[in-house]
Amino acid sequence: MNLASLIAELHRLRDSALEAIGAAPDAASLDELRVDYLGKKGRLTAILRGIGDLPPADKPAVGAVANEVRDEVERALAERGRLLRAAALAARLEAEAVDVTTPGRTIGRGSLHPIVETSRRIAEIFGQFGFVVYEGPEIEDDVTNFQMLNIPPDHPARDLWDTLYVDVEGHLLRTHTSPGQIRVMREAAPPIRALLPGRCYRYEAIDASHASEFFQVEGLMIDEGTTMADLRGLLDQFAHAMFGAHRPTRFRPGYYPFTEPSVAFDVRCVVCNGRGCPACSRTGWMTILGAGMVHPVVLRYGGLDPERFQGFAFGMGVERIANLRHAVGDLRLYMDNDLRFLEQFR
Ligand code: 2NM
Repeated sequence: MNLASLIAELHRLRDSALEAIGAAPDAASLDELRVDYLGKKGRLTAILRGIGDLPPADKPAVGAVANEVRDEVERALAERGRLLRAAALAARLEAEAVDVTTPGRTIGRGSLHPIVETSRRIAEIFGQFGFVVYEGPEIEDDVTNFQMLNIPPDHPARDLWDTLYVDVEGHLLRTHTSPGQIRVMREAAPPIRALLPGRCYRYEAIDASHASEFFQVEGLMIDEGTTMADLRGLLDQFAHAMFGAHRPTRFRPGYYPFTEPSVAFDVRCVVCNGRGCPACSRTGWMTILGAGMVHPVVLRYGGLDPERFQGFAFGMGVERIANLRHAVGDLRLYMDNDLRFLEQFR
């Protein structure tokens, strides 16, 4: 082979290589082309074998062209490789495109049960007057639930509480949170300002206003020289915070075995504002809680000297307060776990 035909062959090889590279569809075919043209057993090597037949003076010229061709083919391979990678990346970005402006899926957030929410609101209000939350057990003993609250066995006052007894001698489900107050008196020293929220149990015929499980919040304040005026002032603050700053309130005489004297605490009807309606039995007033001065016998059971310490206690049904806050008419709704009801308190 002579010099001219060898160079011509190198140029044909270059042209066919560049065309093939320009048409290569992917990285794998590029690799094949690289091996095919530039590899140890490749076409360029095959042509260069012909150099041996040339006169020595011609060899450098062929070497120079061969190097040029190799450089060109390598550049073309690199260039095509970059192009293919860029195209592949663009296709992948397109395929995996994420619209970061799409709003996220909302996580279903729960909400407080209206009874919990109301209990907490009550605790928050009394908390501003220094009352601290204390929780007693739901299973109580007869002595703490009744006897220490001045309700002896077989006393007719027991008829006020329809009790659920536990199958353990002398134990029952607490009928009020008051036994917790005995525990507070025994564990703490005056001045005492305690708030007792919690579930209570009574054996009831269930209807819109009676349940066998219900929630109470009771308060207890004991110090030297605590009077009913303190009770009245505190309850006014509570009623105004809960039901409106200008709502009139009143005390009526009441009866509880554990307080003396005892009162019912009324607010001006939150439905009719005193004009008289079915919600207030046309009296214009609604009773929201019971209260009184802690009976000396109860103080003594609590380990306190009634000659030195006086105190008051009050108790309210949380369902009743929640009913008034949210215009709910049936207590059973609180226990049904019906989301259509509960979701209204979000
Ligand atoms: C009420 C009404 C009146 C009360 C009394 C006591 C205790 F333990 F100190 F004597 N605790 N709670 C009380 C008083 C509860 O609920 C309607």
